[in-house]
Amino acid sequence: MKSVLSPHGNIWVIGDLHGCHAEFEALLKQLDLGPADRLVLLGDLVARGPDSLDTLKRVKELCRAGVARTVLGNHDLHLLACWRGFSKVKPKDHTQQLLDDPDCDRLMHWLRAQPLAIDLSFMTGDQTKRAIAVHAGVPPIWSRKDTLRYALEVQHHLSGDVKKLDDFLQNMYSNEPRVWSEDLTGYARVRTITNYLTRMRLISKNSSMEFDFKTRPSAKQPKGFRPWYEWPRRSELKIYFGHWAALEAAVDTTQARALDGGCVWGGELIAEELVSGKVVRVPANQTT
Ligand SMILES: [Mn+2]
Repeated sequence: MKSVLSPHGNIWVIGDLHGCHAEFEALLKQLDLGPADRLVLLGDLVARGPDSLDTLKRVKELCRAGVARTVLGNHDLHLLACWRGFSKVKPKDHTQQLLDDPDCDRLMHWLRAQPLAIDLSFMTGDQTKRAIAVHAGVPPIWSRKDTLRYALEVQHHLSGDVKKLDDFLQNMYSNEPRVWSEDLTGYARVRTITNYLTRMRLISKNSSMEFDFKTRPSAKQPKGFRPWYEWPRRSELKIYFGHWAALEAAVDTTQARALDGGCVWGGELIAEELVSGKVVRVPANQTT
């Protein structure tokens, strides 16, 4: 066995699409997927880019066919909140066309059933490599098992009945509490999990989140805070993440791999094969 996602094929982990449909099609063409190959998308499928509707339709189709899986990002969650009327569409997101589409309800019900974390662990020789896909990151205080369990707590709210979904979306927008505790309950708990998995960039030594710093990490950081992936972890785990375009996908360590190449900002769409580490890049504005 190589991976639980596909024992024999390639597993391509792909950075933020942000409505870059043309580049996604160009990437799919380059990857030239065989029947055993699989895709794992790191969330923020929509918003900012030119074509969120066709991007989402394509990803849904690939997921339904068993070819792709995706985690949810902060922009995907924001779209759900707009759909349910709890937040306003930002003109710069270019998502109104998607919300006005006759297929919108079907797309949103599919979207809300997607996870916030995917286990990517695989075997190489007789060794198990622990790996996970999330949108923003995993705080060092959480193990792989913790992360999958906490992500499921959020997924239960999102994918439950519509009342449960609405209650969650109404309680989703806050930066508080900033630090995890196993004692957290109710919406404070699921909100904190959501913020770690979909919004985190800098954290302090005790994993308290900072929400204002969004630029490149070489810029001056607030005292006591560092990028989440720089704090030592207790257990071995490689985290594949997107979200932080200013990193320019340059983080590539034994514990963390950034894959948001900032395609929507004129950068590139990046895919990395899980086991071989082979990388495929499509520059922004390249079409099929
Ligand atoms: Mn994001």
